[in-house]
Amino acid sequence: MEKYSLLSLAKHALSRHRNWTPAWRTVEPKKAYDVVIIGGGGQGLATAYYLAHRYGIRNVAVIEKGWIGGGNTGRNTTAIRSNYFFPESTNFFEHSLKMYEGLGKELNYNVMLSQGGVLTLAHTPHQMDMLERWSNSIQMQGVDAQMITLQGVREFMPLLDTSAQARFPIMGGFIQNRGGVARHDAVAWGYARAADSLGVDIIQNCEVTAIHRSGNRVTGVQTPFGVIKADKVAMAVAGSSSILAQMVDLKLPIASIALQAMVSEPIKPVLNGIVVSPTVHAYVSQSDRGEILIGGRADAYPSYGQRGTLPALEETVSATLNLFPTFSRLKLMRQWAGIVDISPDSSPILGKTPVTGLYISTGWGTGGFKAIPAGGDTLAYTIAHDRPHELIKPFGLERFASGRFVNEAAAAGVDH
Ligand code: FAD
Ligand code: PYC
Repeated sequence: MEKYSLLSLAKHALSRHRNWTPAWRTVEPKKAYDVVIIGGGGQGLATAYYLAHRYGIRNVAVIEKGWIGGGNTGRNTTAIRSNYFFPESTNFFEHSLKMYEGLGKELNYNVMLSQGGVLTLAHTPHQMDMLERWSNSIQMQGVDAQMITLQGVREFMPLLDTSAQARFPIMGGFIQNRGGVARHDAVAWGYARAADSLGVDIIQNCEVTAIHRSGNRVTGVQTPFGVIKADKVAMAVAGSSSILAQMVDLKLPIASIALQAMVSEPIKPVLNGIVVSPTVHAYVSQSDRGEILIGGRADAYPSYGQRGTLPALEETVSATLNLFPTFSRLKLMRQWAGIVDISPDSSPILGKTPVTGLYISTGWGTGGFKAIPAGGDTLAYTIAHDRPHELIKPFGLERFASGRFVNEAAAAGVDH
């Protein structure tokens, strides 16, 4: 690993990126691997890294149809928190948050984790009661969360309209102080570089067009480079999960829907942390570049149109202005969307599938960025041992047959 002195930083800054060491190798795929992972987003890359790092399974390929982190991992609003409702979820997401707290060191890559706090607002007495129940439940599971009064809201985020004249007057809220944001590209690149350094092949611009089977056992994948054989294949393809599952006649209980986000022109630092209002359907933070980062509800209907619809965009802007009337003077600079894979109980689907040797990571919906370390860690365990990691037993595909849902729709951050 190169050590950076001021002199070497200056040299790199002036070199116009010539002679920089690429962060991962460009390789031709081999004919066969022990494990093939479809999807070079955070979930796929983290799984590859932990397979190599924890279990010594290094003959692994990550196959990505576009570029690393070009899917939802590079499109999200980077909220990280563990304040879910049910113990199954809190245990899993708290494991992820703890892993995030050490991730920069683990990967030797600055993922720019900033734990400025995540504030969820209540606008009615009924919501205050609900948030109290929610934060009590989280506290009982040993996770930090506390109710705050209207005065506390004012102190945390002075720009919020906390007047009684607001369209939806704010009454208070609850806060997870360890929640925050991280740089999404850095998470993808950090895992990619670390996995590559352990021998994992990262193959970009390579779409998987079929998953091959012999009987009920996976044997490999079809790509533009031909067949790549593997006895174990994992799919971590977010909004494309149903398309990939169809290749092995597997029907997933997933709706694929566009979720949008947008940024304003950059301004001086005015927001600390993230604020979420499940009532008006908006969440707002400020990026390190100074842009106000805004997200809201998913589009109203399923679609693979990766740009989102105007009504959802307008509703999100209007919701944001309910919270922050002063932002009406800001210019909107960019808008984008990603296709999220929403499960019926708004919880992930993680683990084995009915096809032998095929593993799945999907159903992350609007919340799988925060789950990248734990998703990778637990799926790698599951692949290595061919049995589900304890933390993800509740999130198996079979729950949709048994009816043991983990319904986290209310805690998913924005509505599904
Ligand atoms: P992705 O990063 O989408 O990776 C999947 C990859 O699979 C893609 O790169 C794709 O190109 C590839 N692929 C698909 N088909 C094929 C194929 N046939 N062959 C090869 N490769 C293929 N989560 C949070 O925790 N906090 C947030 O604040 C948050 N905000 C969000 C805001 C928006 C606007 C969006 C869209 C999502 C948000 N999310 C958030 C959700 C989060 O981004 C995702 O859950 C997470 O990135 C999923 O990671 P992944 O690796 O599974 O998917
Ligand atoms: O999962 O916290 C979340 C989130 C916020 C916005 C989108 N997802």
